[in-house]
Amino acid sequence: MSQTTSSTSTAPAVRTVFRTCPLCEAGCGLEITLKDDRVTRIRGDRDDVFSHGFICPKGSTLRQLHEDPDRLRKPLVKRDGVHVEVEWEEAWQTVRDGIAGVIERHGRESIAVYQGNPSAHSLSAMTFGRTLSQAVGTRQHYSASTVDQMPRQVAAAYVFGTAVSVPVPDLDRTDYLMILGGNPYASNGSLCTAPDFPGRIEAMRARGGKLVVVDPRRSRTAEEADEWLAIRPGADALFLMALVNVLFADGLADPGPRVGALLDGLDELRELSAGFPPAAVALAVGIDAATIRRMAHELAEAPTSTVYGRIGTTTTEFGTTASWLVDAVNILTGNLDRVGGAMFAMPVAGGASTRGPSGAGKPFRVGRGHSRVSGRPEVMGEYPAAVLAEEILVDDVSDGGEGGGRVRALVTVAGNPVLSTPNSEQLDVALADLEFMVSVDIYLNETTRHATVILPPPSQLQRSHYDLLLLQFAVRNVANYSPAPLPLDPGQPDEWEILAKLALLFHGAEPDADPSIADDMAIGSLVHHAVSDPSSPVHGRDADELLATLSANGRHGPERMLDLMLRTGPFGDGFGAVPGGASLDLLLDHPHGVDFGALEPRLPEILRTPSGRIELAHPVLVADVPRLAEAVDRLAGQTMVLVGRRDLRSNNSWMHNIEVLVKGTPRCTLQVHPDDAIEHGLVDGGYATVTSRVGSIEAAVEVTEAIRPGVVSLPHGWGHSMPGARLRVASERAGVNSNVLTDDEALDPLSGTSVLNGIPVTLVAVS
Ligand SMILES: Nc1nc2c(c(=O)[nH]1)N[C@H]1C(S)=C(S)[C@@H](COP(=O)(O)OP(=O)(O)OC[C@H]3O[C@@H](n4cnc5c(=O)[nH]c(N)nc54)[C@H](O)[C@@H]3O)O[C@H]1N2
Ligand SMILES: Nc1nc2c(c(=O)[nH]1)N[C@H]1C(S)=C(S)[C@@H](COP(=O)(O)OP(=O)(O)OC[C@H]3O[C@@H](n4cnc5c(=O)[nH]c(N)nc54)[C@H](O)[C@@H]3O)O[C@H]1N2
Ligand code: SF4
Ligand SMILES: [Mo]
Repeated sequence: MSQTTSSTSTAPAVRTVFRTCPLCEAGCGLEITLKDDRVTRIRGDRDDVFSHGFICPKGSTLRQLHEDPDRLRKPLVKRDGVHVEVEWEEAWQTVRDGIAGVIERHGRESIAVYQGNPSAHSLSAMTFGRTLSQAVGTRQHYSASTVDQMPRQVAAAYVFGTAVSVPVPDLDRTDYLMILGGNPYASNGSLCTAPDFPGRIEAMRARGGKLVVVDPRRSRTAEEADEWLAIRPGADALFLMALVNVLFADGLADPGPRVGALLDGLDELRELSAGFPPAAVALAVGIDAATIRRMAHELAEAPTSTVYGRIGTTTTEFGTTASWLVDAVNILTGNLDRVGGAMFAMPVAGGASTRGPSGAGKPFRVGRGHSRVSGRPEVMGEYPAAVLAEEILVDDVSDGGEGGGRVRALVTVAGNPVLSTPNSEQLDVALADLEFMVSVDIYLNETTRHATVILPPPSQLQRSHYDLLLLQFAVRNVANYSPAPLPLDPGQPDEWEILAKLALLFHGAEPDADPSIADDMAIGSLVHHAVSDPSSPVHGRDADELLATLSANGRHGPERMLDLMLRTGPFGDGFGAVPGGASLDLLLDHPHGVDFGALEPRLPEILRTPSGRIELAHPVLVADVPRLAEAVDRLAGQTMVLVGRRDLRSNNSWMHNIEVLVKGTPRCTLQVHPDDAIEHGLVDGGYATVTSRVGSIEAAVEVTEAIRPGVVSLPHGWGHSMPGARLRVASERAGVNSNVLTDDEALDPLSGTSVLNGIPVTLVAVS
């Protein structure tokens, strides 16, 4: 909705529009002022029902991103090793020929798909990404999930029944928050959608609440905390198991009557935890036994408390086990699914935690297929991102074949795995070896420089938005739709049209195929599904009638799908059954969003486990405990390890081409504790060669007390000096790629997620 404040024929038309920021999970409301079609100002939308005017330094740079001369406006095709701009027709023809050739030579299993993080924030990718990946017809699916949150989802799926039934801290009402491996002052929160996370923490402390941060670094969030516990990297699962031990041993374990009545596995967990008393793990964890014991008491005795684990817990060798134990602690302290504890969101646009029969469901299984080369099990339809390189490089595999053939072609959507996934140098070599690659991306960067064809979607400001994925993990139930602030450039397809058309080409269509064919098929199947699902509010209704309603006034594409999801979601209007309920029209009438209220208890309705109960001692999770026990001595003897970190002005690997975000002191530095600096002869401002099993880099040294001795930290997403990329600003402050050091063979076996924190390294001063 826009308000025109001036519109005479000579003066430029000034208007104000509202758009949710798509750059991170916080999803802040932005107020965008436009003069004709030029953005003149972006600031926080004070009337946004969720963010109330909060914005971080990245939000206002959507304008710079839109205007960035390096941002691609036309497709690129690689000719004789150089990318040249072409018209869309030619790009589509090249894609069609490339696909046809690879399928003919090697079959569909030779094509891999990698979906990156911004696709999680793109309404187009959330609605048509699946259409595309299904059309490719391969088992070779990869995504940023296996360098991120997959363990958290796997644990939730075993314990509660779906991969999105992830409890989130009830930030606005809790009395005690313990954060492990998260730094919301830099990241603005993750798997906990909460615009102005810092402000919400400050409000908690102002009402007498306590914040404890468990992190090997004294992060910005740790600085704001009442207490900082400098844990040893990779030791969170052990720390949590010791908390569980104390909760049982000291008689503090009490899930409460409601959760207790739904809980299986309490006695088993008690037995499992018996082998992990604080004294036995303190050295390995790096936190003394008395403190571990006190933490268990504080969590249990606070009026309400919630433990929240993020990337520092998931991207470790015990990622899934740590995520499970976060749930276990919240359950034992009586804080699961209650106000002020760890609660479940009720996503307005539906989602897997609201669909299907409530209370019981199908078992969550992994391993429906194994990767061809190293036999890694499929998890949630994907193989680990870390095995993509070997799937391309390794030709002959004597046994197996189960995972499909050797990868010879790749489709990337909004991903930069050459900077973002482990053992990047190997992946870089692998991508150069492909026969065909097509990337849907806004930049010619470290990954897409390998693409035969790059298909650029429009800028973020030329697209509509609704965060279908991340509102499933929000600390309030809200819904926020924004139309595109700016029109498309002439001839520019929308992102969903690119994905839909690619899907059609994979189905064998000609380059001039109309994306609306895929759109109509997709919505038809969604509506059909809804009317035949006994748990849907439109069960038994006439599919054609619903389709006609959805398509009124020419509505199509992602908007039509979103409308269906909203109307059949938990707050939906049910196509007239619930007057005033959620629909796209309702959201269009509310440009600042609609607040459906604070989180409410969802047990037992949210459960989808086969038993219909909380499976706290799921056999797969229980089976991993011996591995945890074996790690105690190894962790205790750990010497130098590498962890990551984030900066407020970065966004993984791809916002470094925005001048205002990268100017100032270089931030791609290796943080080293003063004791370690002395031991290794390193000086602040000097350089160190950092070497791991798989690679070696030279990094600028920053000596700081804000890190645990024996740990060094380097942010990821840097290393913008590769030839063939077109990132003028980023290449001037290239930094180094930390994922040259992370090891592709180091995985959490339960989820296939890479170990990105706790990488053994050696340090040598560069003279
Ligand atoms: N060592 C280490 N490595 C890490 C992490 C870490 O903590 N430590 N974090 C991991 C995490 S959590 C993540 S999510 C991954 C991210 O890994 P990826 O998702 O692979 O990488 P990104 O850096 O997010 O790159 C996003 C790509 O999308 C493009 N892009 C941006 N916007 C759009 C859009 O709207 N549409 C399309 N089609 N393309 C777009 C960008 O140009 C860029 O190429 O990195 C992981 N890597
Ligand atoms: N500004 C900015 N915001 C972002 C992003 C970004 O790149 N920049 N990326 C977005 C994405 S894709 C994601 S997934 C989220 C991630 O959001 P967060 O999970 O909050 O990520 P980080 O800020 O990297 O914080 C991780 C913390 O874990 C600590 N850590 C490392 N190893 C360990 C360990 O073994 N145990 C414990 N307890 N702590 C450890 C690190 O020191 C670091 O402080 O952020 C999102 N928001
Ligand atoms: S916190 Fe995230 S959503 Fe909010 S303005 Fe910054 S980048 Fe955008
Ligand atoms: Mo992420």
